[in-house]
Amino acid sequence: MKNIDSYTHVRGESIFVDDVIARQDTLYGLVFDAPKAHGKILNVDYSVAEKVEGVVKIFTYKDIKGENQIGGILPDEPLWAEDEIHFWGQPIAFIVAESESIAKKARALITINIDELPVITTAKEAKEKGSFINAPRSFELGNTAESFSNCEYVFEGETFSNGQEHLYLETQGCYAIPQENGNIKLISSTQGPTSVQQITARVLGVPMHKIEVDVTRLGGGFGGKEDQATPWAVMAAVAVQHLKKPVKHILNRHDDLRMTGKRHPYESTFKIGLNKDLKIMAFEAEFLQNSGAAADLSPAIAERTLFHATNSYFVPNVSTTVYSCKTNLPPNTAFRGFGGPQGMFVIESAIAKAADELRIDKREIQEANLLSENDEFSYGQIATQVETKSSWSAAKSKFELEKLEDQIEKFNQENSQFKKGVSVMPICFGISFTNTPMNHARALIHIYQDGSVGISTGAVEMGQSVNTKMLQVAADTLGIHPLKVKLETTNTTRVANTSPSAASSTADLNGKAVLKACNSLIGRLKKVASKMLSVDENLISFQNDVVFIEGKKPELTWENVVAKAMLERVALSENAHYATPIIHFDKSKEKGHPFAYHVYGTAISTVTVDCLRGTYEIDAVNIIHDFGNSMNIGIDIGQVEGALAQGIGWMTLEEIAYGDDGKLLSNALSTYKVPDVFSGPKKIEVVPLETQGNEMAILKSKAVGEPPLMYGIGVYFAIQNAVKAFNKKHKLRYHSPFTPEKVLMALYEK
Ligand code: LUZ
Ligand code: MOS
Repeated sequence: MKNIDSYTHVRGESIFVDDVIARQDTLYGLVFDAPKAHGKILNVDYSVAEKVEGVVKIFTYKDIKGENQIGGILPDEPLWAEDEIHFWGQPIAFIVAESESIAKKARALITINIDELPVITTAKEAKEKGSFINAPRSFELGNTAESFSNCEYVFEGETFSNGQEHLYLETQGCYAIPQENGNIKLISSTQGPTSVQQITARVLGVPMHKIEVDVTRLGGGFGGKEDQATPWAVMAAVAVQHLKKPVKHILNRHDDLRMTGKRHPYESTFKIGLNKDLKIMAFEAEFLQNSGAAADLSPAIAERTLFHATNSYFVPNVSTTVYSCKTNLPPNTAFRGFGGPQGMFVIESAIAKAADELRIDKREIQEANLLSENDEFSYGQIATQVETKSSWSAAKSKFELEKLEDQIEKFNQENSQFKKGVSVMPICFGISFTNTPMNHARALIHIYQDGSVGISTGAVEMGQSVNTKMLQVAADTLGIHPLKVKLETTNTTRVANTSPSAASSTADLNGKAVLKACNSLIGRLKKVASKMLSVDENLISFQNDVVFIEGKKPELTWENVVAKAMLERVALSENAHYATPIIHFDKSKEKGHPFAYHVYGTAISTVTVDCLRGTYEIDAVNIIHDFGNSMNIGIDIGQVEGALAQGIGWMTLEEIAYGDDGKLLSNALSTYKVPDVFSGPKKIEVVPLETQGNEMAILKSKAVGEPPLMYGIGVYFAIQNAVKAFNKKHKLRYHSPFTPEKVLMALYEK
C-alpha cells in the first residue's frame, strides 16, 4: 500500500494552508517582533506605519478581549509582549494589511525604544543566576553514592548538544475565516488542532465551540508545530474577531527562523562507575536544559530526558536531575525525540569517556551492559519483550561487525591522510506521551449508503503517512478495498478534545480508535447479513468486498448489506474512543509504568575523515530496527531513513548560533546547513528485526516516528574514533555538532 498522498504530492496538487483559495476580501498579517533579547519597552511608535495606505489595523495586547496568555503547561507566555520583552523575535504587534508587501513596508516604519536588560543565552549562566522555568526533577534508582565507592573505575565529564531547527518545508501559518454569529474557522498548519482551538478561545474570550480548527495536512512538523503553531493562528483569529474579514497569516522563512523555538540545547555533566567486568554499576547526570524565555513544552521535554538517560543499558544505581533553565532565547520546544536524544547523548558520551580512559573499544562497555528482560528502568517500569540484545547481535552478524573493525584497523594503518571510524548505536525509546492523561484518541466513521466510507480521527497528516495507516486499518477491519475508504481532514467539530499528533503515538492511538469503531460497525452489519442469509452471524465474515459464510463462496456484496442496513434503519456511523490501558505514573514518587512499550534497534555507522581538511563522509549506516510487525514497511523504512538523516544533521552539521546579545546568527540556509544528498550516508540498509510485535501497537506495528532519530548519535562517535586514529593526543570532547571545523581543530590539537 503506497502513501495515499503520493499522487497529489507528485503532481503538486496537495493542499497546504497557503494553497487554500483565499476569499476576495482576505487581509494579510505580519508580526512586528522584538529587535532585542531582553528589556523594558519604553514606547512603540506605530503612527507612521498606521498611515501607510492599505494598512487596516495594527493589533497589540490592548486589543485582546480574553487573556493575553498562550502558555500550555505553565501560564508564562503572552501572545503579544506588554511592557517587557524576553527574547529577540518575541511578537509585540500584528500588522494587518491588504497585502503582505504593504504589511512589510509598514513594519519597517515602526520604531521602538527599549531599556535593555542583561541577556542570558546559555543554560549554565541561567543556572548560576538561579533563572529557572520550574523546579528541577530527579529520577533515582538504587544508591549511586554507595555504589561509586565500590566501583573499580569512576569517570566524570561534561557534554554539550546544540539545538536544532525544525526546518519543516511548510512554514508556520493559518488562514482564519469569519463565520456567522462570531464563530471563526481556522485552517491551521498545526500538529495540535485542539491546542489551537483552546488557546484561541482563551485569548478571544469565547467558548471553544465558537472556534473550529481544520487541518488537511502539514508540510512537515517534527514537533515544531506541536505547540508553536498556535500563536500565529491566534493572532489571525484576534484580527478576525475585530475586523470580521478573513486573515491569512503565513510566516516567511526568515520570520519563522527568528521567532520560533527549536530543539533544546543541553549542557550536562556525568559521572559513571564501572566494576572490573565493565558493568556500569552507577550513573549520575545533571542535565541543564536551555528552555528559552518561556515554558512551552520544556517541562515535559525535561522529563523525557530523564526517561531516556540510560538508553538501552541496565544500570542498577541511577541518579539523574534535570533543570529547565530560563534564558533569553525563543522558547525551545518539541523536536522529534523530545529530550530523549539529549539524554542518550550523555550516557553514550560517558561510555565513550570510560572506554577512552581504559583504552578499550566503546563497544565492549556497551555490549557488557545491554538491557535484559525484567530489568528495571530508573522510573520503575520493568522491561519486557526487550529487543536490545537481539537487535545488537543481529546487527553484529548481519553487517559483519568484527570483519568491518578489522578492515578499518587495516585501512587506518595503511592510510595517513584518511582515517576511518566505526561505531555501534543501540536505541531504546518509550512509546506513549509521558503525561498519561494525553494517551487517548477518537475516530468517527461513516459508512455512506453506497458502501463508501469516510473516516475522521484526531490524527494530523504531516508527511508521516498516518492517513495511509488509518485507511489500512479500516479497509482491513471492514474487509473492503482501500479505494472505498476516504480520510477526511482533521477537524475539531468532528473529533474533539484530541491530543496533538506527537510522541510517535498517533497511529497507535488513533488507529486503535478506528479499529474499535470498525469492529462495532461490522458487528451491526453481520446481524443484517445473518438475517438476509438466514445463517448464524458468527459464521459470517466480510472480506474482499463480499460476505463469506464460514469462508465459503460469497453470497452477498458489501454494498448489498449496507443498502439493506439502511432500509432496516441500522446506524451506519460510529464514534469510538481509545485510551491506552496499563500505563500510569506517579510524579510524587517519580515511579510508574509510563510507556505502553519500547522500540529497540541497533545501528552500525562507518565514516571516513579527510585528515587534511577535517571534512568527512559517512560511508554507511546499517540498521537492524524493531518495527514489531510492520503494517507498511515502505512507509516505515522511509521514517527510519528520514529520522536518521535528521539525527545525523543534529550531531554533525546543524549548528544553531546565537550572539551574546541573543540574536539568531544562523538565520538562513546559507549559515545553517542540513544534510543534503551529498552529505548523507553513501549507503543505508534498514533490516527489520524479526519479532512478534506488541499487542499495544496498532495491528502489532510499532511506533516508528521518533526512535530512529537517535541512530544519528552513532555517527558522532564514529567520527570521534576516526579522529582518535589520526591524533592520539586528541582530548575527547563531547560537544555536538561535530562540524568539519571542530574535526579539523581536533585533528591538529597538541
Ligand atoms: N509530546 C508530549 C511529545 O506532549 N509528550 C510527550 O511525551 C512527547 N514525546 C515525544 C514527542 N512529543
Ligand atoms: Mo513530537 S517531538 O512527537 O511533536
